[in-house]
Amino acid sequence: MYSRKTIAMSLGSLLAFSMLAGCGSSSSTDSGTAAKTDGAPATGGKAEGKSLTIGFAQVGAESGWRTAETGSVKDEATRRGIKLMFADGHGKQEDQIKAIHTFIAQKVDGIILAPVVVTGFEPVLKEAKDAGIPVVLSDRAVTVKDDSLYATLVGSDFVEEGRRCADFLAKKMNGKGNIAEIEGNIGSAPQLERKKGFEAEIAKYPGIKITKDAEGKFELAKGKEVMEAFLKSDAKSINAVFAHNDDMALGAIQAIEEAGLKPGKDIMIASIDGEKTMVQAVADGKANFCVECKALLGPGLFDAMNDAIAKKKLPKKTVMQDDQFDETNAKKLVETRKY
Ligand code: GZL
Repeated sequence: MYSRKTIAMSLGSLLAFSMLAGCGSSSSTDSGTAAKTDGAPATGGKAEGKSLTIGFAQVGAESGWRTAETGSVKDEATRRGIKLMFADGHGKQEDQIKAIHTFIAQKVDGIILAPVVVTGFEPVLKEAKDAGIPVVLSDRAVTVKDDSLYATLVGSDFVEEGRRCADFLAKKMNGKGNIAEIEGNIGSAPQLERKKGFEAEIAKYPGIKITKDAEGKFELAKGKEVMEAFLKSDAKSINAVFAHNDDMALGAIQAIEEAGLKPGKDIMIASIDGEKTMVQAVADGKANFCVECKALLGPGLFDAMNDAIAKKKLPKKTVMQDDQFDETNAKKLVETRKY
């Protein structure tokens, strides 16, 4: 449990902007956010009653988790009467940076950024700061020398998520065997930090080796491709898989089954996100462990944005409390999953 509460536009044909006001989606809010909600009626936040215009530079649509997060932000913007400028980054940093330039040119009231990688955003964040536009980071961190370039980060503790997966697998493997690691897109905060947490914990078990390791880009198809290559090289030597997200784990499950092996039994599987399909796989015995990563961040993000616009002092991060699922609770909880 985390006691630490910290609260924490046309550009080429590549970028499609949608101005959303009143376009909702079906996702609901998430009970786990530790962000401040003062119970005030959902409003656009602007004192004089004029609704806010917020730019949202999203990573892309690489996973079910990402789609759920996008829905949560759009849903919450609609609920609060906020005009949302949504920019799909297509997994490319240059698209995200172009989007932020447009938001600045359009003089939005605030910018939400889910940074595809940790480095390279400093210059454009400086432009936003110089234009007096606050930036709230969603789910992923950036590496900057001057952390005044963003107001706060609303997201989970990825190092802890990785550690929890390692702890589970090490115990399940009785401290010995070979693990294959399928990593998210290299250089992103979740890839760097989940890897760090996982490998630090596994290092406590000299009998366990990470014998295979490749990038699956957080995508199901790529995760399957990586697992197929692992199995082709020497299936017999792989005792467990750690995937940095559920979509890649679901791809690995497909590859393991197509190779005639039993996922969850011949090869154990641990992953992160808490998508309903993955919790179902755990319930069905096709995977063994899944750590949730809170995706429905809309309410927490807009609470933080209101505070940032009001120039309230914000701690640098809100850490979400992530649940976890294994054979003891997956069957009971799968129907509660909202994404
Ligand atoms: C986590 C988020 C990660 C998810 C993946 O907060 O950044 O990116 O774990 C997504 O599913 O691609």
